[in-house]
Amino acid sequence: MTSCFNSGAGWPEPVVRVQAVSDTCGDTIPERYVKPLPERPRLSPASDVGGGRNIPVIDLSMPDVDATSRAVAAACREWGFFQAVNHGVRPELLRGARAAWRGFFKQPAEVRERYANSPSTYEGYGSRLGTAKGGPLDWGDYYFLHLLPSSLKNHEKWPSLPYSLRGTTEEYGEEVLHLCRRVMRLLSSGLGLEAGRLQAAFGGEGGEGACLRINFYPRCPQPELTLGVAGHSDPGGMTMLLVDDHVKGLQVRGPDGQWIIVDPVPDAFIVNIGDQIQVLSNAAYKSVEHRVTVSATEDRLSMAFFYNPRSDLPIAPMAELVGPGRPALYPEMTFDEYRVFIRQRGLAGKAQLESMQKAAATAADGGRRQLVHQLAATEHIISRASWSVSDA
Ligand SMILES: O=C(O)CCC(=O)C(=O)O
Repeated sequence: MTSCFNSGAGWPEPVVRVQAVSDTCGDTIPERYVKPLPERPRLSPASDVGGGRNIPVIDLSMPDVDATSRAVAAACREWGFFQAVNHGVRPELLRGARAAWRGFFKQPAEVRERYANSPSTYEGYGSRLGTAKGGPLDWGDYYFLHLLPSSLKNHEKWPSLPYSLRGTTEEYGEEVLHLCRRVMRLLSSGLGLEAGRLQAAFGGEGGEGACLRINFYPRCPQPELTLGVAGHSDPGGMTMLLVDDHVKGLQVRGPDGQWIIVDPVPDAFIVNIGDQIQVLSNAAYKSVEHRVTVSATEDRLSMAFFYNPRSDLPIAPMAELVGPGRPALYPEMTFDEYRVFIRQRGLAGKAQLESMQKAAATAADGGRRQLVHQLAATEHIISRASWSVSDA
């Protein structure tokens, strides 16, 4: 069993791999994975959850760029999510990347453990988010790595097995980066701004941040009691999610507050707005809560590409979107500062509020202090902070 544990590396208690739990727990999952009653998922057929609705599907190969931009903007205003089809990333690359990472999670435990992560950077193979001892756990393992800025990218921190993994991940990262830049232009035009405006607010092409988290959700004997990832919104800019081609799991909170099970289109990307674009767009685009359910019969793998602004740039509503009758809803804060706030918020219960008050008290200026108070008051911008640390 020792290969299932990583008790060093700064974690407050031994880290148990969910894969090992799944293999050994029989019919009953350990208490730590059981969610409180109101958080437990409904696992009825998709038609019973969210009335069979799905997030918008948008064809990115349409020749009419204005029409594409309007469709993207409408989806991101209403849902904060859409599925991008004909997006230009080769299907073979998508399948190759998924297969390579499945290959990693099927390696013997001692091979996987060579890459065990620590809470200082979260890079590598992990099984928990947040460092609160005894805190709730999600039913999933993951691998987290940096792609941009290139100073943070280090192939030595990526698995060397299977052999195709590093090359495929590199190529995948480059292509998804191009796609993100394209969607940024559509989002910017959709706000009535010059196409490069949003990208400039991120630090320009080459100035952005990007990282990848590969989630692996092992089979679970009691999927109705737990979640692969509890409800959260993404703290960064935008996420390009590649999901399993045959196992569903992603649920999105629809505009009416009901959970919708996403019915993935094969080889599509699920694109969602993160908190930073919500701030830059002065809440025109929504960073929406989502969560992941798990399956009793099948493992599931997903790849989340997080596209973020340069971490030391002040992020605030863009000036063009602020004016009489349209006040700035968020004061300025860098993504680095936001991550610090989120880490504090990762604590549980009352401690969260205390950490926010502390952040407010030590904030560098009145604007940031105001934001911290605002975040304390409104739940929608960060639904589950402990998750967010690994997106950063
Ligand atoms: O696995 C999924 O479908 C979604 C994962 C997710 O929400 C995330 O990685 O932030």
